[in-house]
Amino acid sequence: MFINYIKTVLLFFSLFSFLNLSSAELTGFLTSEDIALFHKQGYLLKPACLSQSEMNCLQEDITKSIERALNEIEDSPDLIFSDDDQIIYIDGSRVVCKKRLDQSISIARINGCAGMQPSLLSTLRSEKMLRTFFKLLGTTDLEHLISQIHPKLPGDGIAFPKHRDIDFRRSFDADWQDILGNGSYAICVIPIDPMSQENGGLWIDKSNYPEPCGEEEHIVWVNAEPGDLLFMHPHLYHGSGPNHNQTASRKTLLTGFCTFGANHQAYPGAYVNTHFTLTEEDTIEVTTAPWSKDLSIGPLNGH
Ligand SMILES: O=C(O)CCC(=O)C(=O)O
Repeated sequence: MFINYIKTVLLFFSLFSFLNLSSAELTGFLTSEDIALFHKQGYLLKPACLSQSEMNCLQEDITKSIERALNEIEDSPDLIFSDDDQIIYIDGSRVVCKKRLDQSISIARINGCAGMQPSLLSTLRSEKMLRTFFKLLGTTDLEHLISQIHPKLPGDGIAFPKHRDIDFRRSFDADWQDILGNGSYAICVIPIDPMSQENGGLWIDKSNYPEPCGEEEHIVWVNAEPGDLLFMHPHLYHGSGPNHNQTASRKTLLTGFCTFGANHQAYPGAYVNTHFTLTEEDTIEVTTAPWSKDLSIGPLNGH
């Protein structure tokens, strides 16, 4: 009887929680001017948002996750030698990789990466990050969709062809709806290593935003440093080249949110499809979206 009572209480707290606010965290990373510029040009690079010590922790945690993924791919009896993408799940995180007979292993991405490394949640959905996205998307209701590691190991050949994130959102969910008419989605790229054309950094097409209008491409490579944050609108054409550096990785961590109600599909990986609501009392409530396959809201570390 008592055990059942404890179980009920624990379930309640795992499904529904509140974040306590500390005054230092009441604002996000972006000013109103930054947000206006983001919507005007489709991206915004905000320098020096995360501290050196935060970046050191991220560097260590992400390096550990990648090393573990490489070892598990190497040892997995379920993966065959092939040029095709294959999937392996580690602690709920979905690792998209290639295991080729004559080449080293490559990892295109780790979806829902906090399963492997829950400490990443304190960056991916820190209170400051959540407040940034509430303001950026002009909503009090967010769904956390993307929490990914992109390793880009030295010479692994991984590149992302030109695309717009909105096309992925729509192909993933046929009922996707831009409910606020402002894209209703944005991604924040967190460079873990310095990022440039040479090591497979990102480029953006400054033309053809917000809609393709047949203009000649105007490609600009984004040079960014660890601690900077790159925000991208879902209508921005962008991509990245392969990492030509033979010794250094170009790791990034990605966190992406949509306005709640835009998406209606379960995303792969751990601790995704999480619903964050900014209340009238200026607290943040956390629940899981009804379509989530993972009923846990995940640890609230760092909140
Ligand atoms: O990590 C990269 O190199 C590119 C990522 C990207 O374009 C995306 O996730 O939409």
